Amino acid sequence: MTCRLILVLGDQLTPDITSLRGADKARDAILMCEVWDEATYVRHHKKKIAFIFSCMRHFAGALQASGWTVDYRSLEQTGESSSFTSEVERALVRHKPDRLVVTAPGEWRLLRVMRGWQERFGIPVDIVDDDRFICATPEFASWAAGRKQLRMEYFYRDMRRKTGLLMDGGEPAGDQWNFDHDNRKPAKADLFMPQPLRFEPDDITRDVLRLVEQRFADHFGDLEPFWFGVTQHHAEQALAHFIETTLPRFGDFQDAMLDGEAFLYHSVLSIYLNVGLLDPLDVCRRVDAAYRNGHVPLNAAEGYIRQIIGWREYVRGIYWLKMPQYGEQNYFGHQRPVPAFYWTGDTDMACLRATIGQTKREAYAHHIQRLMLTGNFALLAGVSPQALHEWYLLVYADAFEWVELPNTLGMSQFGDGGLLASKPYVSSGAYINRMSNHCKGCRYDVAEPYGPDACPFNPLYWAFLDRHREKLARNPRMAQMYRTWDKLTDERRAQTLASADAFLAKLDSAERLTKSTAAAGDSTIIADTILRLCATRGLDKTICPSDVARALSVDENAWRTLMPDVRRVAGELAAAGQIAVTQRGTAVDPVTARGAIRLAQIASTKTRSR
Ligand code: FAD
Ligand code: DLZ
Ligand code: SF4
Repeated sequence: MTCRLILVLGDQLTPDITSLRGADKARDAILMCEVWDEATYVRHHKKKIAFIFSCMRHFAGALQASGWTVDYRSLEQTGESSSFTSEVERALVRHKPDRLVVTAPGEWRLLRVMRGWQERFGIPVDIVDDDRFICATPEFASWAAGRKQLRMEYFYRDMRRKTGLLMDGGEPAGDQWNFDHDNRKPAKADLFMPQPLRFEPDDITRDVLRLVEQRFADHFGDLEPFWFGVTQHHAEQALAHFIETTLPRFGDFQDAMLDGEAFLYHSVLSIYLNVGLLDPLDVCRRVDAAYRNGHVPLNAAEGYIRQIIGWREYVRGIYWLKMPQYGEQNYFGHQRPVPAFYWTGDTDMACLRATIGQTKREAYAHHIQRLMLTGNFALLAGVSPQALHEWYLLVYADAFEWVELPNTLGMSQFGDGGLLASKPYVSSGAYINRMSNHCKGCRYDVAEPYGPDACPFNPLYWAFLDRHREKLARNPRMAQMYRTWDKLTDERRAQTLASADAFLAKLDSAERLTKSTAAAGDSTIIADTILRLCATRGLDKTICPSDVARALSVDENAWRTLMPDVRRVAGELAAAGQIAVTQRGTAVDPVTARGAIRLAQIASTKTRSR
C-alpha cells in the first residue's frame, strides 16, 4: 500500500520541491495531471498550455528515471471535466494512501480549494510551504508590518543584505544600491542582436502540440513555431546563453523598445523560473559571478538581480499579504472592457500593433511593453483592472496569478491606489517615441497634441489626468504634470478632451460591434449607424458603405473587415424599405452587387433609432 500520495503541480517542476523532501521512493507515489480546469479557468494562450504540458511530461519522465513512481494523467485520460479535485479523488481510489502531500500552490483560488480537501477526502492533507523564494511569506509580512508605504527599493536592499548578492562587506558593490539612471538608453536596430536560445521540439513536445491544436484550437495565440525549452537542462542552457551573450547590455537597454525585436536584451527566463526549472537565487549567484569575473558591467548585473530578488519577491509578498481582497480593488472605478484589438493586434497604433502581434506569436512581451504600452494604454482608456488582469493572465506564458496580478492591478493599473507604485505608470506618446522607433512607422503623429491624426496616447494622457484630478493632484510626483496642464489655454484643453472623448467613443462602438456581431449576428449597431449617417447626409444625398464601416471601427485598418456586415445589414434595411441602395442610380442588392454602391435615406421613411 502507498504511504503518501504527493501531488506535483505544473509550476512545481523542481526536483527538490518541498512536497518531495522526506518522501520515500519505495513507498510513496507522485501524482501529476493535465486537467481541463487549469487550462481553461482563463483560456490560456495555446503556447502556454503546450509549454506547461510538455514541461510536466518531461519532468515526470525525469522523476521516473530517478526511481520515483509517477502516476501521470494526460489530458486524454483526465478529459474535459477534470480538475485537481476530481483527479486527486480518483487517485485516492487507485493508491489508497495514508495522506496527501502538496506544496502550497501559487494561486489563492487553488489554496482555498485545497484547504477543503482534508474534510472532503477524509485523510490528512499536508499543504507544505513553497521555499523556492528568497523571502518567505511570513518574513514579508513582518517586513511590511507597521510600514505606511511598502516601497520595493527598501525591501530590495534588505534582500541584498540577506543574500550577500553584489555586496562588498556590508556595503553595496560600487557604493550604490541602484544604477537605474544608467539603464534608460533607447536601442538601435542591430543585425547582431542576441536572441534567446531556441530548442527543437522532440517527440514528447510534438505530441503535446498535436493535443493542444486539437483541444484548444479556439484559444488565443499561435502554437507554432514552438521553441521554448522544456527541461531543467534546457533552462540551464538558456541561462548560460543569456549570461554569455545578452546580459552585458541588459542594463543599458532595459527600458528600450524596437520594432521587430521582441526580446531585445531581455533574458526570457521568467517562463523557466516560474515553473520551477530554474532557481532564482542560483540565477542571481551566476549573474553576481559574471560581474565579479569582469564579464558584465555592474549596472547590468545590478539591474538584473534587482528584477529577481527585488521585484519578483516583492510582488509575491504583496500577493500573499493582500489576497483575496487585493484582486477586487479598482481605485479609479474603471469599467471599460479590454479593447477588441488586444485580441487581434488589428490597430493603427504601431506600438500596440507590434506588442500585441508578438504577444500572439510568442506568448511573450518584455516588461516595458507590458507596462508602458498595453498597460499604459489600458489605464488611459479606463479599462477595468479585473478584465485586464484576466487578459495578462492568459496571454503570457510566464503568467501565474501570484506574479501577474500585483504587476497588472498594482504596478500597471494603480488599482490598489498606490500600495505598490508611488504614481500611475502613464505617459503620452513622447515617452514611447523616446524609448522606441515605433512612431516612425505609425499612421498617427506623435507630435500632434489632439485631432484625428494625433497619437491617441497624447489626448488620452491629459484626459486621464483631468478625469482623476481629485485622486492624483495631491501626489507630489504628479504635481508638475498638473501645472503643465493648467498652463494650457482653455481652447487647447477643450480640444484635447474632445479628442480623447472621440477616440474612446470609437473604441466603445468597435467594442459593441465586435460583441454584437459575434453574438449571433445582432446587427443593431450597424443598422443604427447606417440610418444615422444617411439621415445626417440628408435627402437626395448618398453615403458609401465604407463611411459606415469607418465610423464603427476604431482605426483605419479594421474597417475593411466590417464591410461584408455593413453590406448585409444595408440589404436588410433596403428590404424593409428603410433605405435605398443604388449603383449608378439603379436599385441593387448590396450583397451581390459588384463595385461601388451608395446608400440613401428614403423620403417617406422617418429615421428611427432601433
Ligand atoms: P527580464 O527583463 O530578463 O527580467 C529578469 C527576470 O526578472 C524575469 O525573468 C522575471 O523573473 C523577473 N522580473 C522582472 N520584472 C519583474 C516584475 N515586475 N515582477 C516580477 N518579476 C520580475 N512577470 C512574470 O513573471 N509573470 C507575469 O505574469 C507578469 N505579468 C506582468 C504584467 C504586467 C502588467 C507587467 C507590467 C509586468 C509583468 N511581469 C510578469 C513582469 C515582467 O514583465 C516579466 O517578468 C518579464 O517581462 C519577463 O521577461 P524576461 O524573463 O525576459 O525578463
Ligand atoms: C497553468 C497550468 C495549466 C494550463 N495546466 C495545468 C495542468 O493541467 N496541470 C497542472 O498541474 N498545472 C497546470 N497549470 C499550472 C497551474 O495552473 C498552477 O500550478 C496553479 O495556477 C498554481 O500556481
Ligand atoms: Fe504609438 Fe503614438 Fe507612436 Fe503611434 S505615434 S507608435 S500610437 S506612441
